Amino acid sequence: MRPSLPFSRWPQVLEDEYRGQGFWLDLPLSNILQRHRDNQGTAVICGERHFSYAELNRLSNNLAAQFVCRGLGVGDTALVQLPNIAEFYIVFFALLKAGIAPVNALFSHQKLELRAYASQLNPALLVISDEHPLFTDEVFTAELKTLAPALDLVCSAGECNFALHLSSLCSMTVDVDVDADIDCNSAAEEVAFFQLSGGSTGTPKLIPRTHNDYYYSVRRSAEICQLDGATRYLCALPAAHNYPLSSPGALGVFFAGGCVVMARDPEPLRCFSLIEKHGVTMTALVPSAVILWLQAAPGYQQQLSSLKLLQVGGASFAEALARRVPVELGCQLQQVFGMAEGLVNYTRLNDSDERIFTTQGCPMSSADEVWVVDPESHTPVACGQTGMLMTRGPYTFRGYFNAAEYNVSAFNPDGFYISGDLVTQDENGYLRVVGRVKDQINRGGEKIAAEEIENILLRHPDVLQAALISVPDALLGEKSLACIVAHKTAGQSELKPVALRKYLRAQGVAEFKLPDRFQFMASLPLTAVGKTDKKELRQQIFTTAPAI
Ligand code: J2J
Repeated sequence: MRPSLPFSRWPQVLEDEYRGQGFWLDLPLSNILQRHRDNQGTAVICGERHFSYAELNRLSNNLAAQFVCRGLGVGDTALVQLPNIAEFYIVFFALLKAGIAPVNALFSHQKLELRAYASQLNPALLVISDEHPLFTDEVFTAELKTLAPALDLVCSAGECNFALHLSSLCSMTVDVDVDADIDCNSAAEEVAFFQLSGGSTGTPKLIPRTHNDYYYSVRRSAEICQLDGATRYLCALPAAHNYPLSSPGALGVFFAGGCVVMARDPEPLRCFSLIEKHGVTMTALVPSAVILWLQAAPGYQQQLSSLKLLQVGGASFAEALARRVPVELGCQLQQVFGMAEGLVNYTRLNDSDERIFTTQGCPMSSADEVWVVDPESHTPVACGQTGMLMTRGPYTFRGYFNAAEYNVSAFNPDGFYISGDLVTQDENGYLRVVGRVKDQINRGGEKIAAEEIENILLRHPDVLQAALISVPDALLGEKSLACIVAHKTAGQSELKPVALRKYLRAQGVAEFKLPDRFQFMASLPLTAVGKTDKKELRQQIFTTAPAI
């Protein structure tokens, strides 16, 4: 048997405390589904397909058995990239049951991200969709195999001539009793899967999440949102993202025995008709999608009548918009401030309107330790003052995967994760997000690590210096602006935005990470230690002509 995956554990005293207080139950995440194995009620609706809990459990058992009989299990990892389809959950539970730890890439991810995950994890299994342009032929899969020598098995949702088909694997039963659950889970205190970090560094980082910590966050989220068997949740954000997966997301809904309705994306009119057709009671959106829903809603209120709760999170949500939600969409608003690294804050359903409209909620667990500190000295600031958020707790991770050096700066010596968010906290513990110190752009909830794009731009032969900064945007909250200093020798024709975007695409950069605007400059301002002075740069940008 292979050893379990390495990761940064909680100190024993804290593990004991989290168990003692009933936060960690030592159950595998697959228990979320298995506890409903006899439930004939609908768990997932995906287009015209309806899956009962019993069916979802059986299909994931079959698939898990296929993995197990091919020799995969604890210690193995998988790279999964699926759109918002029911197979996402079938695969997720099958991998958990087989003891294989997946990373679920976003469907918008391209070569750059997939290469990074493959080389960090060396997955034995790749699960893809024929709908993704990278997998219409075998070329990129072959490249991934060179990066991940363990990669042996490729499965695909949909037609694909170089992979095994998920649909046939799910319907095959191996020598096991069809009613028996496959139970090869990794231990509850071990890594269940890897979550994706929004990141602020050159390479995308992976967040190990254990069964114990993630299951607790799902249970507690389901409780706060008062989910039950009657909950019908529209999953319109990318299913793999931490927010629609666990806050309380699809896993919270499964835990409570409700139903998840899949939408391909948050496009308002398609979502409105799904809400009407399936009597959806709650959903989760990012602020930019709420703006589109508010614009589209007049005349459709009737279609939205079943919707009781709209969660908004992932990026800053203006108070003026928050106030419009109950009036124009006819449902209650819940603000959610979370992170794939752990900590999630919610406004509570019985909070006053004032709190719901003006704060991003308070930590979900009594065991969440939240400090608001001076970004330089890490000493706590006074209540109500702006500071940087640091946190530790029963579902906040203790280190990025295989990143010992970086972890030194991402945590304080007591194991508090340094989030890089600037917040204020009031006397009741409620937080407001007011900014960030991490070098990241939050483009409508999609996170872009500035350094990752800058490094690729710097590899362009005509680029001497590059800096990516955010600029305000009415719809997305922020867009990205690349400030470029060209080499003196550079031909003018090369350094056009269109050429640089083409270059970035060719390097495998996902569409949402391509700079929205470019500004060509004679030089970039530098700090005393020779780094780009982004504060000064913003000053210069916002007092000069608009970029192209
Ligand atoms: C301002 N900024 C916010 C908010 C997240 C639930 C909800 C969201 C995420 C998520 C998540 C914000 N207002 N309401 O994982 O479980 C910014 C902060 C934060 C970063 C985390 C969940 N809610 N943010 O967005 O890992 O900067 O998770 O640190 O993608 O998004 O991003 P991510």
